[in-house]
Amino acid sequence: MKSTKLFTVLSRMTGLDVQRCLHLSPAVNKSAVPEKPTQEEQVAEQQKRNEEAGQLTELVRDFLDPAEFYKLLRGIGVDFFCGVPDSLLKDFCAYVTSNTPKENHVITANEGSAIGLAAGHHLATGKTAMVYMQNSGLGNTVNPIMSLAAPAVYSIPMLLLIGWRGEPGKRDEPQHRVQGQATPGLLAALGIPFQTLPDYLEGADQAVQSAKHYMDLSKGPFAFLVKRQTFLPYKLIKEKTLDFPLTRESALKIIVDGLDNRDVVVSTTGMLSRELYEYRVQKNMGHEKDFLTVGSMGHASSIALGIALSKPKRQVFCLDGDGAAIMHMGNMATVGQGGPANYKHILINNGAHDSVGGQPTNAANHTGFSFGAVVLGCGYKEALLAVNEEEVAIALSKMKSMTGPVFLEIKVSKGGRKDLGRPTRTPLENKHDFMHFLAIN
Ligand SMILES: Cc1ncc(C[n+]2csc(CCOP(=O)(O)OP(=O)(O)O)c2C)c(N)n1
Repeated sequence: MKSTKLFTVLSRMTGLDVQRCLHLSPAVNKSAVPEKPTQEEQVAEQQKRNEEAGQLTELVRDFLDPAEFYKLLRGIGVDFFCGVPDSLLKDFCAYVTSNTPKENHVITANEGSAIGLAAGHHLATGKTAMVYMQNSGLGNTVNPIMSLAAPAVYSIPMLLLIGWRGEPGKRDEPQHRVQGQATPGLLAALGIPFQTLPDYLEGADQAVQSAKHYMDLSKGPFAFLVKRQTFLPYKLIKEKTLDFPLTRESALKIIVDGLDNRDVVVSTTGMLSRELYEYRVQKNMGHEKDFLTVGSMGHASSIALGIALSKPKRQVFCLDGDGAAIMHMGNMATVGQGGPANYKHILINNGAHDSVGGQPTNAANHTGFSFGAVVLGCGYKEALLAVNEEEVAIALSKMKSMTGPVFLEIKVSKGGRKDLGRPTRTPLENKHDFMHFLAIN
């Protein structure tokens, strides 16, 4: 990519994009000038440095255009995409969503299913699919990679695009730092060759060619690790979705306000747990009643089951998300068949992976998909549905007196606050407070 292109790109950036650019150069942030430069000044300074770099293109800060990367992939014959969205990949995923025929792009329940799908695509066409995911999802792929795709088993080539959260040396949350540190070793243990995806076009081209070469020869998976801010912004073209009166956060507040003192909450991965944390702060409450499932997407319902079985005198509320529930929907069978009377499952359905870019889940199909039918089929005693404030309050008080396992789905509109904070207590502190609360009351 020519550096001039970057300048045009930078000058096109506004708002959020400028925010991203703030991280371009730590040196700019640590400037000795007494007054903090404005965002525009910082971007201008970075732009100047890029200009000064002249022929020394290695000093230029580049971004990869999702469209150009997509073209490179098409160039090696990759035209089928599947996976679970990730915030680091959201611009590329948005590009794929907008530019790929629906039958060639599948957002899967979990990352393991995406490996299966890519394998099926290869069996049917002889072609290589791309599987995208956050590195948190690598664990979900281990079994199908080792026992299906590996060169020594069915030997199925596929190109993995993995968002590298918690990359060593970068600020991130504890669960991501653990995963980020382990990611290269995990790939090595799986026998998957990998490289970081270059953020400039010629580098990406070379990387894609090497990946193709490897996959042609060994017929196994190859992975790209994608660092933060590799891709240029690309906005997801909004599909028409149904509007509901509540958002995830407003629904959450009604639930929290309606809980009793001894009730405990297990909240799902992503923004819901962050909103719960902030609401407790706002209400001057402690955090001891909440277990925040910061990672382990899809496992909140199992964690809640483990607690409910051992604490029969407590009402245990699992606050789930649609993406998370679908990721490990088998849990619903376990809860339906073995869930105790005190198990109360509330699912806030915004039809999207809202925390990582808003890509749709299967539950966005409000006429052709029903969580209520699933849980009843699995053996839950009751399935309730609410869409507005009054219905949520009534359903909550109803479910408190019902014999569980019972289920409440709240349909809400997509979207959350841009200024949402992150828990300031560590996972270990959260665990300690929560266990103490469970033990003494
Ligand atoms: C195994 C795994 N895969 C992917 C992610 C990235 N991730 C974090 S939150 C999230 C979306 C969750 O969607 P949903 O449960 O519908 O909740 P919402 O964000 O819409 O509130 C994803 C994909 C993850 N943390 N773990």
